[in-house]
Amino acid sequence: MNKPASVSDQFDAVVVGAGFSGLYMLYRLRQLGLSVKGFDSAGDVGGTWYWNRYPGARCDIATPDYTFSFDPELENEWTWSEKYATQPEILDYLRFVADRYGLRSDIQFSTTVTSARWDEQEKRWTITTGHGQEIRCRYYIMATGCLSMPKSPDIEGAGRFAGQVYFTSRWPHEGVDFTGQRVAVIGTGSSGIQVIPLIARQASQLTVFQRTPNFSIPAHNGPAPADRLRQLDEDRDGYRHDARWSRIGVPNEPTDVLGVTASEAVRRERFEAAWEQGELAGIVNVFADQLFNPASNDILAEMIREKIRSIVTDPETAETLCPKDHYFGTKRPCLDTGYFDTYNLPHVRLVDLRKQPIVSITEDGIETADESFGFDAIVYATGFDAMTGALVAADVTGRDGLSLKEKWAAGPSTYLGLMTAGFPNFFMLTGPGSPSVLSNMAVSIEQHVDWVAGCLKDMREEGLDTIEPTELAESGWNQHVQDCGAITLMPTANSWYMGANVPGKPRVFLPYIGGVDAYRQACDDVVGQGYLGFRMTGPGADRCRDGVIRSMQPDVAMVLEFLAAMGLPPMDTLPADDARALMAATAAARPPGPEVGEVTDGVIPGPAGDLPYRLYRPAGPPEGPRPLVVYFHGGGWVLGNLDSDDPLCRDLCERSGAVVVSVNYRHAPEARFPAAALDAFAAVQWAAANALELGGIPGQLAVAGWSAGANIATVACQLARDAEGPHISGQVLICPVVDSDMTRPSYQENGDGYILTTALMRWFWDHYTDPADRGEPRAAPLRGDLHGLPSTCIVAADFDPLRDEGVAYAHALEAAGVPVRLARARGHTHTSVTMVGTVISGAPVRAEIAEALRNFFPSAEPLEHALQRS
Ligand code: NA7
Repeated sequence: MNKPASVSDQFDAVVVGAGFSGLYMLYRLRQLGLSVKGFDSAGDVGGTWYWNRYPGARCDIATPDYTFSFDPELENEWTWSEKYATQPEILDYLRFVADRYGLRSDIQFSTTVTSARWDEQEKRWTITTGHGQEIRCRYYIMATGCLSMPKSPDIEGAGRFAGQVYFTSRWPHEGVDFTGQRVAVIGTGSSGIQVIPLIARQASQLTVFQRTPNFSIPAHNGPAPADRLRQLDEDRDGYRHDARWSRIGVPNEPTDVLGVTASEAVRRERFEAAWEQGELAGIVNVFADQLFNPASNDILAEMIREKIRSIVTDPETAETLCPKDHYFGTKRPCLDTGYFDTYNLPHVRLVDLRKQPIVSITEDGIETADESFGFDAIVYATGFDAMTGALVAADVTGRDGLSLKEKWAAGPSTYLGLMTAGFPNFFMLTGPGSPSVLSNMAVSIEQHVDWVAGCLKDMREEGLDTIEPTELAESGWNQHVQDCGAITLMPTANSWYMGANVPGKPRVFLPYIGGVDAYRQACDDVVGQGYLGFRMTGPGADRCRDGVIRSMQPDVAMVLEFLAAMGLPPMDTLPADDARALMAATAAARPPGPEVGEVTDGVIPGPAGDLPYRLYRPAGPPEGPRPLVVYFHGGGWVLGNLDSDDPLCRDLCERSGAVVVSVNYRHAPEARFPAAALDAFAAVQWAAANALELGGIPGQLAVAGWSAGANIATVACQLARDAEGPHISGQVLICPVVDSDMTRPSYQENGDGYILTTALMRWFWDHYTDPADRGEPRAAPLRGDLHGLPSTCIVAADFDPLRDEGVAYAHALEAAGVPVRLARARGHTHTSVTMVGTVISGAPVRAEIAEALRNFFPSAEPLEHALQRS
């Protein structure tokens, strides 16, 4: 077939790959009237479903969902025979699609694209094929799939075996008959788990070499789910809409049941229902916190392990099949048909490579540390160089001779998983940084293709002919992808999601886990904001609206959404007592914060009466005195008490190893300025004088506070300096109020929508001080003398109206010779860093605070020295 020696051709677009994504891309580009050329190294359409022909290969998303939805007529013309279709049926479907839209005529099969090079002068790509063809095109689109580049065998002696060798990812078209053979299977991922039961039916002996046991639930295959088909029948558009705006591309109501707090009965009921349903969408949604909270994940994982133990009769084999080295969902969970039962067959044996690793493949079979095995055939189900393998293999060279491989040497970098800077007009479908492998591919592919097609249409209409992301937009998106991964348990596993299955591959979380819905919204927002983060050029045109599409931490955004949905009245519209009651009610619903060794309540004699305090002592050794931190809660001098900041105090205590004394001071409007500040100073004096009784080391005292609490903490430091005592080793100021000037840019940017608003801040100031007092250093410590203040750690949050005054205070302190550490709470609001147990992304900031606290104190100073010094 098509094998010209060397032709020069011009197309608007080249599409590499003729699987789900390549076929739909061709269809859409044609609709736009563009000239298109497709290539695929396979002999026909199908992509993944062309190559992975091993027995038992099936999709693991139910067929009513794993299907194109762009054309209702196509949907009407095709009926799936099963809930999870076999590879031959899916391949038939893709052939049917190719025929129905006449797509094959534009595709050159059995042709590998070997290189692609951008010509900056011509603004075109030159594509070279393995047949020596050169094609010129304006748009180069890789539709090469996420799991298409098989991992090369990384086992000693892999080439030596004299028997038959098979790869699940490159299965012979004519099939394989294992009847009467001694067969080895290496690998127990999705492919291994699907193929093993079928090989066991034929082989005389089957030995499975398992490195990592995987979580798998029964697929319960059968006819396509009737409820799903009925919903589609009744309202196809509504159903597809729900899929497109769901978390994984399958309509599913996300649960709010937390594994850690649910009753045993509820846990069991939800798990059994998911086990019976046999769908990924169900098992990943048993508990809302299963991918975030290790304790919740353990509960689910243990229920799956119980099932494995109940199926597999030999207890040792059952235990070997129980995954224990990774959290459920952090490696791709599998669906199986009789996988665990297979190990009850007398001719099937499981070899645990953790106990007896493979030393070498030999001519006759496999040698492990303990045994030599003889085989007639070895089947490799060892996986893929996922998500990036196929993209970098094609030798793509962008502007200035930079290759994709070089650019991605430390891990892939994309904007939206669609494009990468330095490679104009180069699109990736379901590239790294998109939901892809964490979603129903059919839905994600359609969304990507539609976005690319929409983009090319918009460009044409505006007379533009190149598009490329900016470095800023791309690095912002990469950060967001990593932030989303970091709040989950995903980075803890040695998975192909992390690139950990391929020796030498950088360890980076590859897909976007924020959800299909959130991703779609981000892509739509980019377009809605005039292709934010893209530079587009054309004859006489050069436009770029630079920026970052998502810079808030994902869990902070979730909290804001949750609060917005509750529709609470703004605090600044309430009388102080009602605002206090509202704050107490929301505080009661929070996680309690970590356990500490001891919590005791007491009172401090204050200048105008007793001040309640709560003392937190860390658990565990060393016995005896520890550094002391006097802490002041937030709440704008009006709200808050010992309970309001209790989880944060526990967290500070546990992380820093210091005794934390949280002090409740007088509040406004009942006691106005400077009552709170004077109370704070009195509390610090008292704590210093009573350090030993409090379990503290005399002379090792720091102050800390959040928001208005940070205001009075630093005022106390200024007063202590002026009074020449007590000695304070350091101050931690979390999102402090240090000035009454509300005109700084952070007020303009963040004054509305991030809990602490400009209106609320004004309400606080009005309750606390008369306008005439607001320039006083005891109200606005930024305006005071900053010389001689103790070492300081300031936390400034991106989405805080107070951000800029915190930063200004840090600079002013530095200028006054004070050692300062400025911790930027990236993507956080005024309140989110303090939300212990709710906002996971705040933990690194609190770890930094704890480290700053520890650094305030001379390490391991013997008590006698401290006593002498004080
Ligand atoms: P996977 O999920 O990457 O599974 C590969 C398996 O092979 C897995 O159990 C690996 O163990 C094992 N493996 C890989 N290399 C070795 C060596 N050198 N020695 C022993 N065992 C090895 O690939 P699949 O094809 O099963 O599934 C890929 C995806 O396709 C699937 O998730 C679906 O989305 C569709 P490891 O876990 O690395 O210890």
